[in-house]
Amino acid sequence: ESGEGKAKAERMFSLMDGFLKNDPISLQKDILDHVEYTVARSRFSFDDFEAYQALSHSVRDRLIERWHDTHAYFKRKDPKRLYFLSLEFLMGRSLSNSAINLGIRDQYADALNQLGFEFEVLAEQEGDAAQGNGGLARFSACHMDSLATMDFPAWGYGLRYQYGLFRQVILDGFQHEQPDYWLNFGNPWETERIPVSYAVKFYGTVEEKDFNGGKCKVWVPGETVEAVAYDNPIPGYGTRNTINLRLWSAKPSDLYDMESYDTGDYINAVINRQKAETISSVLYPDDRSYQGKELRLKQQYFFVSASVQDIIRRFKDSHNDFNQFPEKVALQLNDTHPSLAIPEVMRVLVDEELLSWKQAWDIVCKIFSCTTHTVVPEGLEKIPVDLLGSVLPRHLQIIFDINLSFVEELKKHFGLDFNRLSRMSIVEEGAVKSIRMANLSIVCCHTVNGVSRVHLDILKTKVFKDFYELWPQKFHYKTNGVTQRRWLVVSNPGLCGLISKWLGTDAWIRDMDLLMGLRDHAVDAELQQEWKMVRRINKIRLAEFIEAMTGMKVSPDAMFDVQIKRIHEYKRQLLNILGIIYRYDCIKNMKESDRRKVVPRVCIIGGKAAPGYKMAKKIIKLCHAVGETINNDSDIGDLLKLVFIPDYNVSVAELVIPGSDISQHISTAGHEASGTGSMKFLMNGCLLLATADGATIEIIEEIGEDNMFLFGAKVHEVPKLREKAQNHGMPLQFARALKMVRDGYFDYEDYFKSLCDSIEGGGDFYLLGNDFASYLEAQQAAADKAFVDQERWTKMSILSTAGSGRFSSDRTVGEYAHQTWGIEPCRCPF
Ligand code: TH1
Repeated sequence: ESGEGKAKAERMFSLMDGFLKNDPISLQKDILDHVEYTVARSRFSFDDFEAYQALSHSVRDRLIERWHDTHAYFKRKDPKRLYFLSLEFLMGRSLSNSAINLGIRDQYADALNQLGFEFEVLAEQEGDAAQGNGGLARFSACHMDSLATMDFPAWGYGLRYQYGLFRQVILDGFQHEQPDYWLNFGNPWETERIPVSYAVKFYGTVEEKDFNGGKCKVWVPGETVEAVAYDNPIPGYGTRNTINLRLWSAKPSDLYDMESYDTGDYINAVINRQKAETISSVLYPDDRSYQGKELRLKQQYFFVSASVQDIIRRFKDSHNDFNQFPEKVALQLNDTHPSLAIPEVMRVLVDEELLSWKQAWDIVCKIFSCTTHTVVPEGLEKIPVDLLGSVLPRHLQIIFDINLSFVEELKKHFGLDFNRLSRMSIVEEGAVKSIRMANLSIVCCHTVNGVSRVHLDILKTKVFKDFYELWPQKFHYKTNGVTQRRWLVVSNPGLCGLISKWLGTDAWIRDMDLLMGLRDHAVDAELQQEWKMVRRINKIRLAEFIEAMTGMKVSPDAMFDVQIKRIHEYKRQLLNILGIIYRYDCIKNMKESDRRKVVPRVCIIGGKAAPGYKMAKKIIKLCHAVGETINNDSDIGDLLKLVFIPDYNVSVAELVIPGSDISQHISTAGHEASGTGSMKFLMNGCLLLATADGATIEIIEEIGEDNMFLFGAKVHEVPKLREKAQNHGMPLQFARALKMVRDGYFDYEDYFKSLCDSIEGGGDFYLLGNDFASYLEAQQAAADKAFVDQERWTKMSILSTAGSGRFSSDRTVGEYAHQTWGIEPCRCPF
């Protein structure tokens, strides 16, 4: 270093008072400073929200400190890095999670107490970051937490939507969508990095130029948009490591408006400039249905292009030979949404870095891997060739070139089997010629991971059968997991304390397998007593929340039976509702003496329907209509209640899950790729009522069939049953419940007609009729009976938590790191 630089560094260091301190006095001073200087309120007068803002800025300061250290350390050690690309991250709130992972939540709580505030109350002020739809987006969020905690040198990349997932408002039982302008109240967790920005190009033409005696392709774009980085620190638990989630926001580019100024129409030039920002304005609210929309394509390319430029710039900062790229970089594609990264890397390496096609291709084949979350072929993304050719003309050429070599390879391998060739080709011929993004990913990724064991089986034998026959070594599975930091430590402090007390350690927070130790105490009367107490407190909290949200009073003595997830026909909320109707009808027709034996039950349903998904919206309305009837029937009283929790999101889940007795995961077998909600309930000692689908199959292996309520057709039986459903009538109980809907018992019979039609006779694709009898049996015989025997119930509950260790995302991420990414931990010294 130069003398001047050294002197400067010394001066800076002497001004710095070491790291920020975490004793109560320093924390208080820090919070008050933020009240005064960041929030700009007087330190003698500020409300809960302002206190939350100041508090989160104080936490953020500590995050930034560690974030800097981690990056300096990674830079020095230069390990292979993982880049996790996802169009969706469902982060939820950050305050409690960050303070807990930093290990200073209790210190903050003390400091706040002395200032007259309560940590929990302030934490409630935070809005949810809902930059994603459901399971896939929560998968990204859990993986970030595990990557940080396990010290992996990793970064996440995504899009910074101005509007997250819509807010669900229920009016007269119907879902309405309202925009989620989550940035209205500021976002203390992000840092805007104006200097970190890249030009992202769209449209235009590809020209051929002479170069070095040969030809090269030059893309002359028609539009340029600027991508600006927003960094979100992700702290690990029990480590100094704090990694980064970099989200890109679209801004008008300087390059872009040069032309407009020439026209002299200044006002329109400025307005046009503004349009660039629409790229990152709104999250698409559908999961599992692609629509070939131009904006969606632009979103995908926008975040991919900025990320790839950033990754290559970082690599070039300290390396000058692209042959080393695969030793330093792994790129993970979360489903096919970011798969344009593949042609983008090819384009940059060939057109800009001037590598040969072969060199670039070798690199691409080594760095990319992907996870697929989909089960049905109809769910796979296809981009119309015309659209792609107009928005990204050079990428279309590259994809065609990749496909050309691929088809040659296929011919060598399988001969001229044209059916197979057309099935496997990246380009789909047909009425609308399109690019199959899944095929592109499989061809270019060294590894394709499914999200549960049965999911991989389905990929191998159905969805990607042809590819499996060609490249069996590419296909693997890593059963999903969820992070116990958020889903136990943040959301269920009571149970956490109990677990640590009985295990004699809190080491399970970084090593979930330790939970198995609880098995030894499952029938211990003292633990059972304490376990019940903690769970009861959580139920009371949930009952209060229900009253606040819906005005309904429910008793914590009743069994809380919960189904919360996106509304989908295959997830079968309708099966649940028909079961409730049946139960209602039974109770109504009971003698008084039998009624006394009924276990009172509160059925809780929550979830959003994609705005364009008609059937899902009807299911929501049906739930309300049935609830209206049951909840106001004085014959029924407290024996049965049906509650719909509006605007289900991560924070609602954190509150509902710990207070549930049973939870339902009842998809038609073979349709839920994994399912992760079940794992959160399992950790929290809530019993599962489930079909043998997705990851549930593996949960059964961990906790045993006796400790849950299993029902319904198995994956391999489904195809045959579907044929049978064409010819057979419905079971009696099912027909009876359905008839009540049809006959207008709950009103709106015209509106519900198509819903009823969809599950009757041969139309019953998701086999509700077939599974109904065994569903009821599981509900009555198993769940009701077991609940009466609280000792047995509590034992099952403890064994559920004890068996949940395998479903930590730490296990999942460890498997990915080892088997797919080839990365090693890089732990920043304290
Ligand atoms: C979900 C799967 O349905 C679920 O089974 C799985 O547990 C979860 O991903 C995590 O692996 C999916 N979410 C999406 C979202 C979109 C497209 C496809 C899927 S699959 C937008």
